[in-house]
Amino acid sequence: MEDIKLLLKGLALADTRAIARSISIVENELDGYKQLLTALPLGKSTPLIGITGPPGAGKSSIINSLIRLLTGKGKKLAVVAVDPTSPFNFGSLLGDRLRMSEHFTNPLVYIRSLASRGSLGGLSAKIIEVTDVLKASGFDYIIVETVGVGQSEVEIVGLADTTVVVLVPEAGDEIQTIKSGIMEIADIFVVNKSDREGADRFAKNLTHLVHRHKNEKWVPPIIRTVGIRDEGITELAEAIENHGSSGILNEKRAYLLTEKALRLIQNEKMRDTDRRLIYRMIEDQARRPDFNIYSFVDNLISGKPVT
Ligand SMILES: Nc1nc2c(ncn2[C@@H]2O[C@H](COP(=O)(O)OP(=O)(O)OP(=O)(O)O)[C@@H](O)[C@H]2O)c(=O)[nH]1
Ligand SMILES: [Mg+2]
Repeated sequence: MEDIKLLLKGLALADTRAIARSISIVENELDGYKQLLTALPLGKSTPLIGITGPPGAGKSSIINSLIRLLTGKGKKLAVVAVDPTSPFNFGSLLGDRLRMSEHFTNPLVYIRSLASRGSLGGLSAKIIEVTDVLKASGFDYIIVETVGVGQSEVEIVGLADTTVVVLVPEAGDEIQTIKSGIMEIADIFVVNKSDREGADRFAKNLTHLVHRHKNEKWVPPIIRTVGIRDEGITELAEAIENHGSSGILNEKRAYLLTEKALRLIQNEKMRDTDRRLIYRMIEDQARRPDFNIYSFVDNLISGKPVT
C-alpha cells in the first residue's frame, strides 16, 4: 500500500519522483488512487494551455520555444503530450521526444506523454486526473499538446483554460478548409511556418473569418510564428497572458468544471465496459435477422445474458 500522505507531501514540494509516481497511480488506478485524487489541493488554479492543430503543424516546436522563453523567466512548466495511437500518426512520439529533449534535464520542466489508446474520445482516458495531479505540483503552467483530429480538439476545450489552435499556410488560402468547429474552440490562433509562401494571405483570410465569428468578450488574436526559429513566441506568450487575465476564465470556470464532471461520470459509468468484448458479441449477433441494437444494449445494461 502506497503512503498517499507522503506522496501528497512530495507533490506539494514539486518532487519529480512523487509526481511521476502519483501520475502512474491515477493512470493505472493503483491502490489508493481515489484517496490521492480526493485529497489533491486544487484550490489554486494553474493555467492549463491546450495546444492543438493538424498533424505536423508545428505544435511541439512551438511548445519547445515556449518552454525556452518561460523557463528563461524562471517559470515552472509541465508538458503533457497526448500521443495518438492511430497508425497515420506513428512517429509523433519520437518527434515530441526529440524536439523537447533539450529540456529533459531542466529542473523547471516536467515532460510526460500519455497514450490515447482505450479512451472513448480523442484524449487520454486519464487526462483530467493527470493534469489535476500536475495542478497540485506547483507548476506555473501546464501545457497539453493534442493532435487535432476528430474528437480531441473539441475535448481539449473542456479541459484547457486557453486553447491555442496551430495552423499552417500550406492548408492553402482556401480558408474554407478550416473546419467551422475550429472557430468556436480557438482562443488564440497561431499561423506557424510563417516563413513559407502564402502566410500573409492565409493570416489575412483568417482575420476576416475570425471577425465574422466575433463575440464581443474576446476576439481570438492571430499570431504568426516560425516555431523552429522562436519567432512570434513572445507574442504568443503575451496573448496567453492576456487571455488569462481577461476575466473570461472566471466565467469559463464553472463551464470547465461541469465538462470535467460529465467526463468523470461518463468514465465511471463505462468503467466495466469492454469495447472488444462488445465488438465480439455484436459481430456474433448482428448476423441474426432479428438483431436489434436497442434490445442488445438494454440486455447488456441490465445484466441479462446477451448471447
Ligand atoms: N519551415 C518551418 N518548419 C517548421 C516550423 N515549425 C515546425 N516546423 C517543422 O515541421 C515539422 C513538424 O513539427 P512538429 O513541431 O513536430 O509538429 P507537431 O504539430 O508537433 O507534429 P505532431 O505532433 O506529429 O502532430 C518538423 O519537421 C519541424 O521542424 C516553421 O515555423 N517553419
Ligand atoms: Mg507534436
